[in-house]
Amino acid sequence: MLERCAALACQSELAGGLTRVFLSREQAAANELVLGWMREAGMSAKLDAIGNVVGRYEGERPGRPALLLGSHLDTVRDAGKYDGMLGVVSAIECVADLAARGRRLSFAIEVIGFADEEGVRFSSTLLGSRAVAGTFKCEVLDSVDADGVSMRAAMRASGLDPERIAQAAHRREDVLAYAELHIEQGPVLEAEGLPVGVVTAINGATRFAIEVEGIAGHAGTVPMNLRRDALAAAAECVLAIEQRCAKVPELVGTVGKLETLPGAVNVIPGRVRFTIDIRSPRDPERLAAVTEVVAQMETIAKRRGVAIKVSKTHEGNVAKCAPWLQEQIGAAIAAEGIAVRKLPSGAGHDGMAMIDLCDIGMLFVRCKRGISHNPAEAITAEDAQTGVRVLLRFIENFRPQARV
Ligand code: HGY
Ligand code: MN
Ligand code: MN
Repeated sequence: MLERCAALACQSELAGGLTRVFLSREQAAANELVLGWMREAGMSAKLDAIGNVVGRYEGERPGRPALLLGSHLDTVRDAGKYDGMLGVVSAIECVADLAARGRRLSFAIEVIGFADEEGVRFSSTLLGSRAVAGTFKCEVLDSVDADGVSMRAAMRASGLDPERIAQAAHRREDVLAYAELHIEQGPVLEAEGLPVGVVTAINGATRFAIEVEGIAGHAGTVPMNLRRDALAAAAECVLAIEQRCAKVPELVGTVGKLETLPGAVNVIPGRVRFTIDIRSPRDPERLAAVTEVVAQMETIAKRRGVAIKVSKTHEGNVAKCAPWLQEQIGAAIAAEGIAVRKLPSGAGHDGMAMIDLCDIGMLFVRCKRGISHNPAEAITAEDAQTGVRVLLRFIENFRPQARV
């Protein structure tokens, strides 16, 4: 599994690092690797209409409703090699083990490598899982990437037909649940000496794209009191976001991307674009912070005589993991002789979209110092082994229940 994560990490647009975005050449190469591994494991495998990689392992009788497994195959920029990929290779490994033993279950298994969970290329997230859940919003097809290429055009260039995305949607009656193995991306399991944990919920998140429009000017001639400096205004906004979010435990606010135009040492910035990501395990606290931060940015812009455009690019409430799935994942952990630790996920996952289709469950695997979204992301072979054994035990003992 670790070798397969390393092989996927080679499919990258970033020399010496890992960046693999939606509908890229690198993603096409990674998809080919995963299709091959799925087929080797005894699955039928194909790309669905939005470019997810979907492998299917039939139950005792073909066409049975399926337990969906998997994670995402796209990455952030300069990423670690386990965020997403570990969940896909672990699920494939479980099916390979069942097939090697000729084991067929009362249900089918589908392993999905989602095409766009991180939302890096088109600043919209969960696109692959939304297509599977049947909640994909077609207007997002008009978003453009940094080169001005629309998602629609990028899909066509990848041999995908944007008009057929709806075909990726699964019917509720064909799905029993969605369960995802993922690295914790946080320090809790390591701090408590545990290799795995059960996720209780995925924190809610709101994302914005902000554009501040001031007046570009000569850095040497415009007096300070006459400037409409877009970057100074943006900087005041960034600090306001940090201060507001620091006030409330477990509320987090991040400005991850900021672009200054025209970007010359001797030009007062006329335009700045930046992103905002605000999250909390409690939706009312997140929504209150969002309202206040937007109002504060508008006050700052007015005082500084610059224009500000606030566009919401993503909003998802807390996605609760179904208690019956938490229970069954916990039982699989306990059966391995490991203490059962339940914990929330500060990171977002495809389960936030899949919850519109079926109940969701997640199994966390410890990662070194909780580091993620960073090339230093690391896990041990032992923990990968423990994670996949727990996942296999969960699958073999899986008892479908009515949706909560
Ligand atoms: O942003 C997140 O939490 C996830 O990695 N997409
Ligand atoms: Mn991630
Ligand atoms: Mn992830």
